[in-house]
Amino acid sequence: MRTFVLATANPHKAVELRAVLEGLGVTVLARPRDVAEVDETSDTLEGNALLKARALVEATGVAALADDTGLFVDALEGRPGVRSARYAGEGASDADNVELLLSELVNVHLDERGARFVTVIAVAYPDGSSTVVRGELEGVIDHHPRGSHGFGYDPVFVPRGSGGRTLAQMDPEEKNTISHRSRAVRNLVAALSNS
Ligand code: ITT
Repeated sequence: MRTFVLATANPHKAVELRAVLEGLGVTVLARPRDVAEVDETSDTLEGNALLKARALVEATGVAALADDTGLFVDALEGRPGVRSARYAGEGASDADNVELLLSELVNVHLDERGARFVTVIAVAYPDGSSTVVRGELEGVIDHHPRGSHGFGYDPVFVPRGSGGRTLAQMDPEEKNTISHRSRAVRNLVAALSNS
């Protein structure tokens, strides 16, 4: 049995990661409240996931799992990408970020609104080694937010093959079967069982 401490300070991400990891037999510890957040100074998802995981393994001595996620929109040359959390500025809310994204795409036809969520998961171990995996979900950005589940950009992201529903119109179990984050977790489990 593996035990990982979660680096995320985002409660929505923690709930999703816990559901998928525990379903795969991994024991999950919550991030201790007294550990400071790290600045995400890298310009790649991989770099930021490793920064977060390494800071936490140093603070706790327990193998630490961090994910970094970005939404990459074709018509915006990949923005918001690695800056997805701070797209509308430091401390921006999910609603602020979604509003800015929709305003940037206001004249873009649905055929040209392709996008993908990318999650990179890094696990850092006390011996200094690490494992890094990724998971992706293809879709399009809708013109208006729809649905009340999920978080972040879920209300405007329509996954390919979802029958036109946004991620926020899916219940958590359905999102967890297809999401970028759950795909990355499955890739992690595969990588760990090969190691
Ligand atoms: P931690 O760094 O503490 O883990 P964070 O909220 O900064 O939390 P990310 O940098 O990974 O997390 O997230 C980047 C942005 O993408 C942020 O605005 C999230 O709301 C959004 N996001 C992440 N996962 C998402 C998902 O599954 N669905 C919709 N939006 C998501």
